[in-house]
Amino acid sequence: MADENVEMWEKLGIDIEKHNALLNRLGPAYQEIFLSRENRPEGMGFYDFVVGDIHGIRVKELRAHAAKGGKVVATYCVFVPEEIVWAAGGIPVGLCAGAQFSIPMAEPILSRNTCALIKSSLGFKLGLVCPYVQASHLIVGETTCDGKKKMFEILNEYHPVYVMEVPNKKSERSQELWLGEVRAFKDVIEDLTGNKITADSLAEAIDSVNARRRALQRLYNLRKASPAPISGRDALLVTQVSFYDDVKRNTQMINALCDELDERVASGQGIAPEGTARILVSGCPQAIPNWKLHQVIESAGAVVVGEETCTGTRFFSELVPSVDSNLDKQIEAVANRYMNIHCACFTPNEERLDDIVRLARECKVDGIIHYNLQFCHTYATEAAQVEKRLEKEGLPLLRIETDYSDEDTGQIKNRVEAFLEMVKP
Ligand code: BJ8
Repeated sequence: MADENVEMWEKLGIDIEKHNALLNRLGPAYQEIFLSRENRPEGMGFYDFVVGDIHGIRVKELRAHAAKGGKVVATYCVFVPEEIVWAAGGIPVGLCAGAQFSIPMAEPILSRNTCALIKSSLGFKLGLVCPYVQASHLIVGETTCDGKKKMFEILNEYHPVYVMEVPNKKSERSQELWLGEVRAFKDVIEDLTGNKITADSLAEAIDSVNARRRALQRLYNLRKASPAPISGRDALLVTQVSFYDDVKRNTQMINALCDELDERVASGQGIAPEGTARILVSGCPQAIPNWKLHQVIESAGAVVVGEETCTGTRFFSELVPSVDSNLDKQIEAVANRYMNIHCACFTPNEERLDDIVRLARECKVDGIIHYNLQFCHTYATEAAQVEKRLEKEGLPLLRIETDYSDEDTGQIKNRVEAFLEMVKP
């Protein structure tokens, strides 16, 4: 571990001992889940490199930005419009909240019966183990679920937090409310950064974020090939890293990876032989370093070819349409794009069911695994509708409810293996 990293973490107020323990757990897990596997695309080398120094290189860039007076804005949800932050000269970073490690640090405050993502988020701040949290000037939360909404009040006692109100319905009145929220967010970010957003700066930000979305769409389209050219674990990692890497560099790296995958597809080279069971994962987000379900599915001999999640298609399937260089119109276009995210926080949310069916057909899957974080009531309840719809469509479904711990891994493995036995081609 580079001394300069340690010095930087100390300056950020990181608890070095606990942080060492966190990194010491991450290394062997990464080795087992990613590095030990053969036939990975060479383009994954970039991702191995950034994860190998996960709290170093990028944090250094954020610190350099802050040293010049720039601001860092941390987020937890794909509803927060990152274009607004980029357009004001800030840097948005999606916080991970996918580690079991930080959960005990939040449990003295939060009920044990709280979703792992919420506990992990608060634990990272309370335990002083995340340099991204520490390097951020503002954390932006949202009202997508009750647990997060109330957790942000507690988090606000330790770190500056601003909360956006996400409506629960997709009616015209809700769209108005959301447009008002996006406008208010613009004001907050302009105040924070001291920079006015202009039509030009917003147009540039929209272009950059759209380019990354297109690159991720390209990656997803390549995964539709049979045999699949890349494992689900690697593809998931690419999306997870996109949440905190620089948007332009990230776009380049995804496109370089896709160039390589184009060749694999053209020559029929797959990550697993043709005839391997193909699985779509749908449900709660899998924030880095949460690779548990993908690891189980792929170790059981299947390949994950898509994710209908916020660390999957919900993150990039919609672009912001180009509109005239008029700031008001652009803000409206941004707001509309984000209202089109089919999160289970909406009622009704028929569009998500349509998405799952469409993706299952497009990706030619043999089955769908619904991924639910324990105590996430919106996704757990919506799973009943997913089940009904998939039954009607003749698509096999397995529902998994879990957390970040390893306690139930063996049991999940048995259930996944039995499911694969049933659906394999
Ligand atoms: S847009 S899915 S990222 S809210 S924290 S709702 S798992 S109980 S994360 Fe999400 Fe935005 Fe929706 Fe996507 Fe459930 Fe846990 Fe709440 Fe969660």
